[in-house]
Amino acid sequence: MSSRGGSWGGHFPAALAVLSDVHGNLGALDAVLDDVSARGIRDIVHLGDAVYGPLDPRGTAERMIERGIPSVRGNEDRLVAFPEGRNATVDFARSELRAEHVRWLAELPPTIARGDLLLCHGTPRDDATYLLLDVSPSGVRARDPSEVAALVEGIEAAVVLCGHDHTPNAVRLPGGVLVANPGSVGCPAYEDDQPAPHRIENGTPHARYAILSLRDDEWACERIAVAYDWNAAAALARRNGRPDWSLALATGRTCRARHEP
Ligand SMILES: [Mn+2]
Repeated sequence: MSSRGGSWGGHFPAALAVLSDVHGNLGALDAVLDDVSARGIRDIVHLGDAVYGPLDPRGTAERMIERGIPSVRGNEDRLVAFPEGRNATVDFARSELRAEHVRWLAELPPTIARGDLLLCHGTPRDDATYLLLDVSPSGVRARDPSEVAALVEGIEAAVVLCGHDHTPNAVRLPGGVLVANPGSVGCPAYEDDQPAPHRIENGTPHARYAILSLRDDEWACERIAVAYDWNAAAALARRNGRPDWSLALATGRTCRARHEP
């Protein structure tokens, strides 16, 4: 990217494809990369959690490395990269990845500041906290712009790009800063129990990303949803022993029956 976009200091590309949370879904990643290419967009960034998941972590890492996509490290890829992380998904990813892929993950930065942009996974200071959504025992809600502003206070950027909650969204802060989340390329729905039990559901199985552009001094973020062979991804998740991922990949929803009163 440095050969084309430079530091983006005054030379921001005509459009930037913003990807996040591929989560080892190579089919979704390749469909997004094809869509980006068909639009003539050459500059791509990734906001973290490239490989964590029961699909194809190795193929995904190889594609990201081969394409030289600038990337921050997500909280779940941090678990894969460092020995203290342990769970079934981490163990699967480690068993699939070669040492060079784990090293690549370990060396990814938690944030990237480039030109007017700040790239992070969760918030600029915490890769495990949602920037645009608040989770409490009473549910998930969009944060007010003032809450988002407090989480990016002191950050020198016109645009803050974040991932992690897999929910396409954008907020313009009172001072004019744009905060945008492109959604997830490879995982359209999940349940988590931190910081309180909650469920994220895009409602359809599409791969999501965003296109950031600067026109007449205005930053704009366009949301894109790409169809791909999600049934193949769902079948792979099932073969790898993850019916929860399989359902989410095929439908963009989680299993409601377990949690509905
Ligand atoms: Mn994450």
